Amino acid sequence: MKHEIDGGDVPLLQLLTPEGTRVTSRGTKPYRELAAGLTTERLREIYRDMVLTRRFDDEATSLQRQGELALYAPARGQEAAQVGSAHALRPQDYVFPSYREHGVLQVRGVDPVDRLRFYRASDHGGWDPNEHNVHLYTVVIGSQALHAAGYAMGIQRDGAVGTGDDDVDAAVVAYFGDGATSQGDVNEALVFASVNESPVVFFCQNNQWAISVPTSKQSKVPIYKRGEGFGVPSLRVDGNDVLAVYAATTEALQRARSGGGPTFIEAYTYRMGAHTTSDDPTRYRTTEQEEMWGRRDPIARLETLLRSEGALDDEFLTELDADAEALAERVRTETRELHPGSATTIFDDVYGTPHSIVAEDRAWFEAFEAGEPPAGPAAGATTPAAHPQGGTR
Ligand SMILES: Cc1ncc(C[n+]2csc(CCOP(=O)(O)OP(=O)(O)O)c2C)c(N)n1
Repeated sequence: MKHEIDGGDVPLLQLLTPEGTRVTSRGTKPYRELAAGLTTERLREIYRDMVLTRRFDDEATSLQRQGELALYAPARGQEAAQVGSAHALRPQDYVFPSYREHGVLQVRGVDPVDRLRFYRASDHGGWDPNEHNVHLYTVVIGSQALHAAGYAMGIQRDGAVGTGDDDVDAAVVAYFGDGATSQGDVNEALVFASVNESPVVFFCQNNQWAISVPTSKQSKVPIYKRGEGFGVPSLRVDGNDVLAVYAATTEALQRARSGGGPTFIEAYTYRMGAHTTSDDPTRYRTTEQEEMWGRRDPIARLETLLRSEGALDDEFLTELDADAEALAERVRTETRELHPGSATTIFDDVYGTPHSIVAEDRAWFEAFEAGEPPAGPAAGATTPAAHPQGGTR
């Protein structure tokens, strides 16, 4: 089977070649100027986040193999797309991830052990979304795009868009995959965001595969063209080029925060690992394809650039190595100590303020767990008569 693996003639924003040299072509000037805002220090930070993301990924994959996690979805190969886009965010921006954005969480400061609570099934979420402005991992494909569009409409109405104040103006990023673009939720989110000119960036990581389904079976046109169909400015960037990803996302976020509406970014990348630890990619893709994308490794690409610009010294690398080791050790030890949470946590955080129906359900469930089931299901709480308006769940 032959699958599209090189993108053909589709225009692709690239600022850093697979050989690790900066692109200087005239057409890329506005984006090069945005990427020029990244100081050497910042580029080192980005490199650090990418390396730590991969180390986390390897450790989590091993933990799953040892039976310590129920499942894990590796981000290997997608570090530039995730870390580059997250570095374009401001603290007040809000992120809605899928289940694979470990690099985004790394940049937003979500604790590595907390990232695994969900995958160990010790918690329904794992962190407080409002602490990092990062919503919880979402497995229902594409539903987070609707959450993001709704949240973006909310901040528009709260007056947090287009004020001209850098500390106030905010935007939202929805992360999802190529397969998700075939879901109704993503398409509906694009409709709402487009007609309301909402401050949301649709960030699609086209990693070529939706489990075993290639992108060629999702769309007859390049994925970013789907955004155009909704009247949303759209582009494809080289998702393994952290400079291009950063520049494109920075531009999109600026437009969104200033009231210019949504953008659709297709980050053209490759999932180097399995879809999840339950998947065997050798069943549906070739070694040649994997090797070809291995030569486009996003971390190696940035490393070559930084070395050629004299930005990676021994002291920095030794320190990074030690940090990666410490992260791995912590994840190994502390993840094992996470115990399954109580099933009643499903009643926590449903609403911001207490709600009578949730409280009644919780009481019923707790009685049930204690071996004292009340007469009927959530007695008195579920009948239409008890809640004639809006009592349906
Ligand atoms: C609504 C829904 N349908 C099906 C699934 C099963 N499922 C889990 S991952 C996946 C593929 C998603 O592919 P893509 O959107 O390309 O994202 P990727 O996993 O490659 O990052 C599917 C179909 C699901 N989780 N939710």
